[in-house]
Amino acid sequence: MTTAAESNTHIHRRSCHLCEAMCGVKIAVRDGKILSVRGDDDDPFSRGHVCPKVVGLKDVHEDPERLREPMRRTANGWEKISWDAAFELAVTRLDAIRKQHGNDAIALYFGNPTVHSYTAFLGGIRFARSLRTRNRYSATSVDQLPHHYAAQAMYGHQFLLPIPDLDRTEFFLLIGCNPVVSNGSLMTVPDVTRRLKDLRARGGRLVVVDPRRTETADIADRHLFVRPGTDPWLLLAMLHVIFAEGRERCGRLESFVEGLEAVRAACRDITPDIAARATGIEAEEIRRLARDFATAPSAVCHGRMGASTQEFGALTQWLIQVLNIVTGNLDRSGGAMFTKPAFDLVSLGGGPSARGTSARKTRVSGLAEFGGEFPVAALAEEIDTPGDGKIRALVTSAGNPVLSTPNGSRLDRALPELDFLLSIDFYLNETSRHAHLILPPTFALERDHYDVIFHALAIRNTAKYCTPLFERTETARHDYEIFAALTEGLEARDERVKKSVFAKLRDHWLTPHRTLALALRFGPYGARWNPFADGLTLKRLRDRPEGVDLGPLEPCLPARLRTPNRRIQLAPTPLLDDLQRLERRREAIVADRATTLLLIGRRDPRTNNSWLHNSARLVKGPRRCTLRMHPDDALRLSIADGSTVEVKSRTGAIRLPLEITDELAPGVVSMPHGWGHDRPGTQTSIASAHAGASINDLTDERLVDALSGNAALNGVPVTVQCIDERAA
Ligand SMILES: Nc1nc2c(c(=O)[nH]1)N[C@H]1C(S)=C(S)[C@@H](COP(=O)(O)OP(=O)(O)OC[C@H]3O[C@@H](n4cnc5c(=O)[nH]c(N)nc54)[C@H](O)[C@@H]3O)O[C@H]1N2
Ligand SMILES: Nc1nc2c(c(=O)[nH]1)N[C@H]1C(S)=C(S)[C@@H](COP(=O)(O)OP(=O)(O)OC[C@H]3O[C@@H](n4cnc5c(=O)[nH]c(N)nc54)[C@H](O)[C@@H]3O)O[C@H]1N2
Ligand code: SF4
Ligand SMILES: [Mo]
Repeated sequence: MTTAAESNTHIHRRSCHLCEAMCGVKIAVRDGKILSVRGDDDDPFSRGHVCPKVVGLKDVHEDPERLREPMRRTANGWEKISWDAAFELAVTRLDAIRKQHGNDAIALYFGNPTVHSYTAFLGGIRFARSLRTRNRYSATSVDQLPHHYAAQAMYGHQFLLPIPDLDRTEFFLLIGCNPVVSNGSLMTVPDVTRRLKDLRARGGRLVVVDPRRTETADIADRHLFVRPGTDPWLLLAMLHVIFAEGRERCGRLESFVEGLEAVRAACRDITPDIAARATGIEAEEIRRLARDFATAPSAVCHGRMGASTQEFGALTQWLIQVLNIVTGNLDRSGGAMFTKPAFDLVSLGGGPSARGTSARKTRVSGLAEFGGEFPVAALAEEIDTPGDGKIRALVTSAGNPVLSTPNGSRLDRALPELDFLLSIDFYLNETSRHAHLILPPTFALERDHYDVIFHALAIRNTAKYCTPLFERTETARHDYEIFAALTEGLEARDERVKKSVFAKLRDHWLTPHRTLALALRFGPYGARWNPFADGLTLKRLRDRPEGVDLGPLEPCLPARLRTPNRRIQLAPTPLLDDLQRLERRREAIVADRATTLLLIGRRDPRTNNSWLHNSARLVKGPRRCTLRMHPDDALRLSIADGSTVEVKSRTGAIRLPLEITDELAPGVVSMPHGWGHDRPGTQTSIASAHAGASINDLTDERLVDALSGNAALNGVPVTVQCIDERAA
């Protein structure tokens, strides 16, 4: 028997958009109030799995401190203003600055949640294009730029990222990723822990290479401690062994792979003994790993954050691809495979995102452009270095670069120099506190949702469309509505933009929603023109709110390659050339091992970068923002567990409690990112009460992967000193 209250309860199905795993959730709602958020057992992909962060959906939605109306900075503090007044102000200020200083005087920064909302993503593309500035930045260059760099060079498109076929592989080598906590990245895989255990249960092996014995290493067959930033030597030496023992076999890839001999030559001199000195992994372990990988019935190597946010990020990502290819594990079941997404950005193509590097360089440090963006490590200096071409205005959207980019405190100091800072964000946080104007968009539950990006990175082909749970209120605006208003306002004031009536109608008509409907209808599973055909349409997806399974990944090469000659470029020149930089650094890196403490990052199951810390349920409990250190180092430095330590780098100093643990390799210390909420002027009281310290006050904007421009957030040299009495 159901009670009256129960019958009033409505169950809404959607995907959690907080991380990359796309878990299906069931949200119970009564009278407009969320009662519970649970995993959806009927979601064919996530099968009921959710992680602790899922409560963030309710907590952010209901957070009284989440901004719901535009706010303008005045001499007397923040003032709420209407949307019309806010758009007028933004357009007037931006237009005046570009007329006075040129288009490039306005910079853009897109943060991570942009890719978790298709409407923000598609709306943002149009807005960015209309600004015609070369000063475009995003969280890509503190994250996965090396993946895109390698994909562009080898497969001809930066979004052609091979995904581990985790459910079928017999050998999984993970380098610099901790999916048990992160829930997977560039590998959308809900319920990853169970899938990793299933892998072992069917006789497969899991090997983790990480400077920290992570939660993933804890469930692996083998864990190898690696010295931060030295992964290329491990990979080169594995390739060395494979070639030296004649174990290479590209299989059916052979007819469309170019550059095998160049790769063979490149690793000829990197023996396991040489790699052992650099990486700290014993030569015999490297030999064994190479043989195990090459002889497994199927194998796949996947590298993530730790492998890309380092001095040789692009080299590492390239060598991971090479390892998969020369062992015949690309584009085959159980190896690394390409997805066939229902909304296929790769075949839609076009635009700067389809291009790789250009001749453009940043003004101050000369970092190269990639995919139409500059590395965000250069943002602060482009603002605070005087001269022609200086950035005068910045638009940040869905980002918190003061906490998320290297030497965030320099950016923190630079932002007040701007003539105009516009933040599109629903929190008054460490970055938006410097804004002149904040435009808060709706939160996810008031929007429809389709994972354009993460379906394309998933270990199975699936599709799922979610309707909004709540209608947006009259006084709220979606991200894409904000972008549209800004774009149209700026175009109207730009004499150079001469739009025909047709173009205006088209831009007005082609909303993100209609773009999605068209992309699905004319995508690889689409119904196309035929109304009686069975294929996919948005309407049909809407009728299946639990999502549809489109099957396992399938071989698709060489057809899917986008290189001009439709062949895989195994040895692209810039990557081969970068091996010389690696060789030049070798002796210094070996020498450092004995003397220098290196700082790396760490993720916590109850955080998501910097922005879930205003949820009391997620921040409560033991302090998470701690520095972890090996007992030998603590003994050498005479620091006791629980002491407050000061950690210093070239860029700054922070204080936080010490935890002593042998999960770290000696010589390596770790702390999480996204903390440091003690900066004044924010409006997130729970986060401020659990402030922690920001690792990015220590990371160094000068430490970048010179090839891709990605920030080297991991492997930062630091010193640590005890600052309270509890000496060991
Ligand atoms: N709970 C939680 N989940 C998240 C996030 C979060 O903040 N919290 N963030 C989301 C985002 S935006 C992303 S991009 C993904 C990231 O997903 P992952 O890449 O899986 O996440 P990390 O935990 O950063 O894993 C990086 C690992 O690299 C190791 N490492 C550091 N330096 C090196 C090195 O030089 N070599 C090697 N081999 N390893 C190294 C670190 O010890 C760490 O274990 O996680 C997503 N999921
Ligand atoms: N040292 C170190 N630094 C790191 C990392 C690391 O591992 N170590 N990880 C890096 C990685 S992988 C990433 S992805 C970056 C993340 O870097 P950022 O994207 O710059 O930072 P986030 O903390 O994710 O901030 C997201 C912001 O978006 C807002 N937001 C959330 N949803 C929406 C929305 O729908 N619309 C709008 N307009 N705003 C929204 C939130 O309020 C928050 O302010 O950090 C990077 N920084
Ligand atoms: S793993 Fe957690 S945060 Fe990520 S999608 Fe699933 S429930 Fe959401
Ligand atoms: Mo990320």
